[in-house]
Order: sequence, then structure tokens, then C-alpha cells
Amino acid sequence: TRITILAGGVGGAKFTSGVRSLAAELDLDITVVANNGDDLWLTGLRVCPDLDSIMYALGGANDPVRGWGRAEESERVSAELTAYGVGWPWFTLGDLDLGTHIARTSLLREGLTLTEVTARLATRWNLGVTLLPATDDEVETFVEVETPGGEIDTIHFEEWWVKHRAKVPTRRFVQRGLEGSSASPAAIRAVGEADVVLVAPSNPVVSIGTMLTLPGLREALAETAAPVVGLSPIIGGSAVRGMAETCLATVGVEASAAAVARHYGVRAAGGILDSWLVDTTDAADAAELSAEGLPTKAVPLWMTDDAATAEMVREALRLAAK
Ligand code: GDP
Ligand code: FO1
Ligand code: CA
Repeated sequence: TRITILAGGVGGAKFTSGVRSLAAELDLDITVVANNGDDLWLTGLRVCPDLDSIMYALGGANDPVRGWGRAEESERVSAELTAYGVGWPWFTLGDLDLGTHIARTSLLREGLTLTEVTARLATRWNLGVTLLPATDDEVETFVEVETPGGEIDTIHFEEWWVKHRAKVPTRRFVQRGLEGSSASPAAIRAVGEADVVLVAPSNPVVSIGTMLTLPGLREALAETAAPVVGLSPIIGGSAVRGMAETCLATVGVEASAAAVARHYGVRAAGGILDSWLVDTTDAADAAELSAEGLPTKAVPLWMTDDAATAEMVREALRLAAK
């Protein structure tokens, strides 16, 4: 069974790890289309946070406490950069992580696409899945914020997320480079040729939402013969981790499992979903959504470990088979 997962960083990595734990038993061929709207050029290097979160986690080399970056990391180079006043002192590039960014930048400079570069980097880690960036183009998420002086400032998503922790008056998200861009051919193919598409419980705005605006991806989801099953990243009205609520508020969507599903929309009505999973706490949402024409089931959605996540995946595959 060919499974294509749409995923953000840390949530996407946990979910993919759970899917992978079923690969042998269910004979799964897994492709992950990862958000790369968080990407940026920093100190001359191309940094791809969500791709790296997935690569490190599936490679068994991630820092499980922070969620991002490498385990047993040191920050000697970062301290040097800060001493020179270069880079962002609040955005730490660890020494091992910098190795990834240097390798990536080097391969990009040789003329490889980000899809090709990602495949090259992934080879080392034996991920057991095919990891694809959603786009080969440089489409970066920026955020329009209000300065204390009442002016509008446009900052990179990572500055908003990491430096400001999203605690700054926020107007909207803007994707720089979107015009003339497209989803990567491999990502479009992965959706088109899948037997099942799973939308991971990732940030619905700046991970999944960002990918859906890339020309070609939404169309591929609309056209694929595969059922598209989503899992709610919101449990009991709050984001499980991170600042997804602020992102939802910025685009005018309530932080609830039902509101996120309505935001994605039913495929039959121009949206992306054929069915939806919510947590057992949100059983009322499941009933409402099912009545509205989106088959929804309530099951435990806490990705506490691979076994728990695997159960979520089994439920998603059951919905897909209906
Ligand atoms: P990021 O790119 O590192 O921010 O990660 P993602 O976009 O992949 O996912 C982050 C989101 O995943 C969080 O905001 C949560 O809403 C969701 N999430 C994280 N852990 C869990 C979990 O255990 N269960 C569910 N249902 N959602 C989760
Ligand atoms: N997150 C932080 O909260 N602080 C950091 O200093 C930081 C550095 C960093 C470096 C490379 C990388 O790939 C990710 C990094 N992250 C850091 C995580 C990342 O910025 C965000 O969690 C995601 O982009 C949000 O989806
Ligand atoms: Ca992200």
C-alpha cells in the first residue's frame, strides 16, 4: 500500500514514525511530503527546519526534549558567529546541525534541486520512507506584525515563532516567492499515485496550510483516486504543543477539531478531506461533522509513543477503506 503523508516538522515526524512502525506488517510504501515554508537562508546556509526535524527523528538522531535539532549537540560554531555579530543569536544552529546545512547548501550550489538534495542527505539515515520537500522553489513564510509604534513590519516566520514566540500583534501570514512557484513534481506525483493520503496532525496553518497554497498540490489532492484522511492537531480545543492556536486565530479559525476540519473542507465540496479523526474528548465534534457530511471518528489522538501513534494510523486506514 502506497501511503503519502502531508506533514509539518515535529508533529509530522512523530506521526510518520508511527506509520513507519507498521510498514513491515502492512507492507507500506511510505512517502512524506514535508512543509518547507519555514526554510530560510541564514549565515549563507539553507536551513530547512521541518525537513530536518523529520530526517533527524526518523534517523534516530533528534533531540527528543527540544523536538528539533540533533541529540548530543554542541554550539561552538554558533558562539563564534554570535561573537562576529553574524546570524540570529536567538536561533541556535548547533554544530552537528550546521553540518547538514553546509552539506545541503553545497549540493544546492552544485545545481541539484531541493528534492534531489533531500534524497542525498536522507540516504545516510536509512529513513525507511521517501522524504520530499513540498516545493523546490524558495517559498518562505513571512508574518506581518504591528510594531510598538503602530507600524507594520514583515518578519520571517522563524523570527515570529522563535524570537517573539508568536506573542506580538499579528496581522497575517504572507508567502514570499509564491508567485511563479509550484509544488514539486515528486510531491504532486506522490499524491496522485498514492493508495491513501494521510494529513498528519500538524500545524493546520503554517505547516499543512502553507503546502496547500503551493500551485499544484491542492489540485493533486482534488484529483487523486486515493482517499484522503486527516487527523486533528487540536485536542479538546487546544493545540497539543506549540503555538498553533495563535496561527489559527490569525487566519480567523477557532481552535477546535471541528473548526480545523471545516477549514480543510470536504473533498466533495472543494476541500481536501474524505474523512477525519478527532480525539475521544472531541466526540461531540465527530457527531456534528459526520452529520455535515464528513465521516469522522473519535479515537485517542495522543502521539505518546510509536505504539499509540500506530493505533491512530490503523484507525485512519480503516476510515480510508470505507
Ligand atoms: P512543527 O512544524 O515542528 O511546528 O510541527 P507540525 O506542524 O508537524 O506539528 C505541530 C502541531 O502538531 C502542534 O501544534 C499540535 O497541534 C500537533 N501535535 C503535536 N503533538 C500531537 C499529538 O500528540 N497529537 C495530536 N493530535 N496533535 C499533536
Ligand atoms: N526552535 C527554537 O525554538 N529555537 C531555536 O533556536 C531553533 C533553532 C533551530 C535551528 C534549526 C532548525 O532546523 C530548527 C530550529 N528550531 C528552533 C525549531 C524550528 O524553528 C521551529 O520549531 C519550527 O520551524 C516550527 O515549525
Ligand atoms: Ca514547521
